[in-house]
Amino acid sequence: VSNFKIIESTLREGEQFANAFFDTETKIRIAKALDDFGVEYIELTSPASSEQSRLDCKRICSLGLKAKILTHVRCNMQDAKIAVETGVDGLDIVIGTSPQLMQHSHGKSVDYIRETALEVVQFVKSKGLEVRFSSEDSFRSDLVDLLNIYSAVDKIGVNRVGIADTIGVANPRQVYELIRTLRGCVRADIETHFHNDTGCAIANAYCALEAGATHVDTSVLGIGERNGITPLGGFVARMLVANRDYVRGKYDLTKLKAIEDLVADAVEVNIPFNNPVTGFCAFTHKAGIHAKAIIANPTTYEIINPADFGMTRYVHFTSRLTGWNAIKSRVNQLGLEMTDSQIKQCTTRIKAMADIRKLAIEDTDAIIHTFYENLYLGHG
Ligand code: HCA
Ligand code: CU
Repeated sequence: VSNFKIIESTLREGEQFANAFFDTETKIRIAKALDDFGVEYIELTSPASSEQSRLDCKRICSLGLKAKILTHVRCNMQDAKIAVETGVDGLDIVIGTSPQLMQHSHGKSVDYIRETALEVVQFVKSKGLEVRFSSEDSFRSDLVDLLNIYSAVDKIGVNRVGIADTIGVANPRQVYELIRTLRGCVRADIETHFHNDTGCAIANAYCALEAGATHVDTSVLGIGERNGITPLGGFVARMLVANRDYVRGKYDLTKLKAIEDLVADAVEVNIPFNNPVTGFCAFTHKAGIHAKAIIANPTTYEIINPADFGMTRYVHFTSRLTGWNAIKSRVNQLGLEMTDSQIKQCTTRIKAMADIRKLAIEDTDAIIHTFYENLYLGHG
């Protein structure tokens, strides 16, 4: 899978995260960091949401970033008119199409949606801007309704059509089938947006690309409504494994950690311990068997080279599961000289102590040092 683009929505979907409040300076810092990382698009909250949102949108458009700036608006002419005046490169238009949303959210019919979509798309195009039309809650929408609306906007030259799993209900196989079907019906690019309620957001994005989608929405750490959407970091990790040269060629992966720290700080959360790439233990190897192989050759137990992200691996050596290769590596780091048989004896002591209680690095280092000193006192 290659040739995809990221639509980074931390400053739109991410603003819908429970803890998010981005002041203007924070938005600018995040936008610049995403631009340095190399995302192709940055999506901003609708300027129709509030006066400050409108001002911030104009401000970010004036920064002269390499990334294209989009704003995300409801499918109506009032919102579209406000949005085209902000200086954005394009509009992402959205409206609910599932029976649930048509009934309980906006109360409009499929015919009404199609006609309004045509009017708004036409209008945005007449201003020379990019335009995407997306349904909301696509996976609970009627397929005939969807294809009906998408083919209509496709005929008048919409740039992208969007599929959104608003409620996180879809599984990868369903995603593959819907995108495959859509790919056969429109010539426009296909943008996709996946919520993560059942943990499928990265897999769904990947499957969508396999089926012919061209654009994927992400947010930093996945922040968004409820538990969020496809996270930028996990998604690029997935794509790196699929096509390393392509992904390294277009994104500066070494900037990922700093962007995540920036956003985590702004929304007052910690980086999850099990986060792909940047979780504190993402490159920690613990069991003796793993440590031995990793020390001999890192590809044995690592599909991602931490150096690609400017990260480092860590060989855990302070547990009952450790082995003498890990201890040997620590002994070398400490600048001590021991024979292999001495290291094996020392490892036995460490494991015996680790069976009794949890050891910190300092505890294990102390056992190593004591063992070493005793060798020279003659009672090792
Ligand atoms: C929402 C809207 C949206 C829009 C997605 C898109 C969704 O419900 O807040 O425009 O691609 O998840 O449907 O985020
Ligand atoms: Cu969403």
